[in-house]
Amino acid sequence: MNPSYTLRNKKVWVAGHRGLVGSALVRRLQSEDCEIVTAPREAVDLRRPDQVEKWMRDVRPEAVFLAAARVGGIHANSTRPAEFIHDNLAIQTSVVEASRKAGVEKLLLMGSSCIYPRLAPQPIPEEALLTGPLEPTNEWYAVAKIAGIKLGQAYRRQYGCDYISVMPTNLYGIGDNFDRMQSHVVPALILKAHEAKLAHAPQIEVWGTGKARRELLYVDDAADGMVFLMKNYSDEGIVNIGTGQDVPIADLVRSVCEAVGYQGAPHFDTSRPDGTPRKVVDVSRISEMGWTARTSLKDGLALTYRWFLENVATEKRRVA
Ligand code: GFB
Repeated sequence: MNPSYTLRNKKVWVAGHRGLVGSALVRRLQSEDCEIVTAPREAVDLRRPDQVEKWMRDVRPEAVFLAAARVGGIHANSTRPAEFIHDNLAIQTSVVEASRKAGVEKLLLMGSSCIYPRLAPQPIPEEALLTGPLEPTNEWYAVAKIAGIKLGQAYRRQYGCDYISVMPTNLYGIGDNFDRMQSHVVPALILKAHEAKLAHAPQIEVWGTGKARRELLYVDDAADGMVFLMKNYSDEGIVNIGTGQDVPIADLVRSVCEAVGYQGAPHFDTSRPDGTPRKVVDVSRISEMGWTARTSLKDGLALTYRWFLENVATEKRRVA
């Protein structure tokens, strides 16, 4: 299939437009000459094939970014395994099959770097997929996302559908979910540091040993990489998106505290899991195609904290 695809004058559906990635895709697609369409959550439950098929029949999108997913951090993944496996399988199967039936020209599926084996070589090349056991804290989510990759590949092989899969590393940024228990590490730490600053608390609680390493990609860079792949890539192989650099959680805590202006110390709660010891993806495939991430961790954290102050913190104040 021709790797080059234009979004110009196309009707482009961002599935999951209210989430972290979906809202970043909507922002990014505004600079493409395309019509962005979104499905109202009240009318379309993406887990329901009948509702998705009806909506697609009515709206007829030509390109689809599947950014809708049941997501959460290490605690959410390990305590709500049924929702994570069921909802992600259901969303993927209904959107993929409905896209085939509606004659969608191109579809991008989104996975995650947690699809790779727990002890994969670092940085993790795309070829590491299905070469070893998964990280137990998120294997339900990972299995669903691996099924999504395989679904896309099978539809490409059997039906000739132009479906591609991208594997972003850990994402953060504006529009994130800020919750002490359910969130990923960056929004959880921003919330904790902010509240500790207001309360003049001497310490914030950090889960795990602080030694686990994570690669963090600002969400607008992720959206930009996805649009780049939609326009320039068409193949069965998955493609990693990341910065290619990781940091120990202890260093991330320092950077978050700096961004927030909190001067207390971390208290490492080692009764909580570290999860995968290290997770940094090999970005050579997408780099060779001509794409690299642009936002430094420092800038990304500053942008995210500003958004948090203007949106989440003020909302909480209003509610209180
Ligand atoms: O972001 P996170 O929850 O996801 O945690 P994973 C990353 C690391 O930060 C872990 C540590 O080592 C956590 O122990 N951490 C420290 C914290 N303090 C906190 C905190 O207050 N909250 C959180 N959440 N973590 C997820 C997967 O794994 O990554 C998903 O569970 C998905 O399936 C996502 O793939 C990208 O990187 O461990």
